[in-house]
Amino acid sequence: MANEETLILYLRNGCGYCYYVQDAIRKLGLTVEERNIWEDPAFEEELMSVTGRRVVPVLRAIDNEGASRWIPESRDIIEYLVSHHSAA
Ligand SMILES: N[C@@H](CCC(=O)N[C@@H](CS)C(=O)NCC(=O)O)C(=O)O
Repeated sequence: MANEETLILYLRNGCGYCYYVQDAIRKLGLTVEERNIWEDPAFEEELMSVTGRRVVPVLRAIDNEGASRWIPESRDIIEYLVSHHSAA
């Protein structure tokens, strides 16, 4: 059965690590909502309230009970997407 988590990527403009993750998302064909912390202060606040830092990218995976898992580090994000959301 497909993993039914809702995926949200916190990112900002001009972020190479974010592009790296976005590229992996495209290649995996996943649907991921993007929350640009430079475009919406509410997104920045969401990120800061959990991680305490403005560092992006951070992936938020919300399960079907509404629980959020927050994953920083581009390499860890990609590993997570490949292992939990890859069709292959
Ligand atoms: N090791 C991290 C590095 C992330 C990183 O350095 N992100 C930069 C943007 S590309 C950042 O958010 N810097 C802090 C800031 O801009 O305040 C990763 O691979 O995700």
